[in-house]
Amino acid sequence: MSMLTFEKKYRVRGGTLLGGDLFDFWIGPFWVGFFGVTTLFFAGLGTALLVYGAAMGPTWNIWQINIAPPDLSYGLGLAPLMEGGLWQIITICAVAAFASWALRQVELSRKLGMGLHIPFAFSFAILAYVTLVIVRPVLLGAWGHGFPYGILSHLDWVSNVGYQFLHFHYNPAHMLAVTFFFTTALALSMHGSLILMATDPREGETVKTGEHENTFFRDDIGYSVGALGIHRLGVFVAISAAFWSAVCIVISGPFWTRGWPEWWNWWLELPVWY
Ligand code: 07D
Ligand code: U10
Repeated sequence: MSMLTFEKKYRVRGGTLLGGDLFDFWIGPFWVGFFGVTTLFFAGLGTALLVYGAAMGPTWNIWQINIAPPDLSYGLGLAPLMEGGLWQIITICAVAAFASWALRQVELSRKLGMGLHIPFAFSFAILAYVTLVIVRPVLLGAWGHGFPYGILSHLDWVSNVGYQFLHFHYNPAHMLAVTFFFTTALALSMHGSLILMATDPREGETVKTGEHENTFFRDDIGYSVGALGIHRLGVFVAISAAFWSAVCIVISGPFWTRGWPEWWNWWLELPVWY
């Protein structure tokens, strides 16, 4: 079935979580939906506020524009607009836009009668962001612990927070997160190349099948995880990357206040050495 015929067949009402038929229609290729409207609203407002903050600030240099969270002295209270209040409203807009997007994915999955894998996976990205700007600041008692919205400024924040713990590479959860990010890249590059080498042959060659794909990895590394398996593995390593990122930052401060290298003393203190 061609794409346009398929869409016509499945462009039917229903599957929505909220509002029934309200906004249950399409504009061009896009399904609108209640949460499509809320996404547009919050993303639009958040972006406008970022631009407003930039307009108030000292620079239009894209690298240097910075919308900072409130000073630590404001604790978990509201701050004046130009002293972190903007950051607070923008954060609310961002969380609302990301959550709306996830719910839009849920509605579309239901409409098409498919699993909830995509919204489930996307939720881990949202979790990582929410951990950075809400969970950890709340646990530490001040919004000022959130990261600033700016290209160079957020890099400075990462560096500063990293060195507060002497050497962030020693954070065990950071190790796991980094390893999962790298494994995700490895798995996707292997999968992408395998599919291309099988299905996009040179002129005159035939398209190959799953047997070729399996055999390549059997012969190369002694094991093939299979066509379904590689996708399960991909989702697992990608979700794990975001999950352990959230863990690595939420434990830094709220649950571990010394340098991360020191955490490894448990190894030196194992009774087996004495
Ligand atoms: C947070 C993204 C969520 C996204 C959402 C959607 C839009 C819309 C629109 C495109 C989780 C957004 C959508 C905006 C866009 C359109 C149209 C995903 C998120 C909801 N580190 N480190 C990480 C490495 C060091 C430090 C994570 C490597 C140093 C601190 C990752 C190295 C020190 C923090 C990572 C390295 C240090 C981190 C980031 C190497 C500094 C964090 C990825 C090679 C001196 C942060 C939750 C992430 C974290 C984090 C990797 C080095 C400090 C694992 C590879 C030694 C303080 N580091 N790091 O979180 O965990 O993805 O955040 O050296 O806070 Mg690190
Ligand atoms: C994908 C896919 C898809 C599938 C798939 C896959 C992508 C369409 C159809 C594939 C995916 C997977 C299989 C699963 C996912 C994998 C990962 C996420 C990556 C992580 C992978 C690992 C952790 C495994 C890594 C394993 C490796 C690298 C294998 C190590 C192998 C060896 C060390 C042996 C190498 C063999 C050689 C060199 C040839 C012959 C060797 C021997 C028989 C052994 C001994 C050799 C000798 C005695 C000779 C002397 C030595 C020499 C000459 C040099 C040796 C030097 C050394 C330093 C060792 O999209 O869907 O499904 O499946």
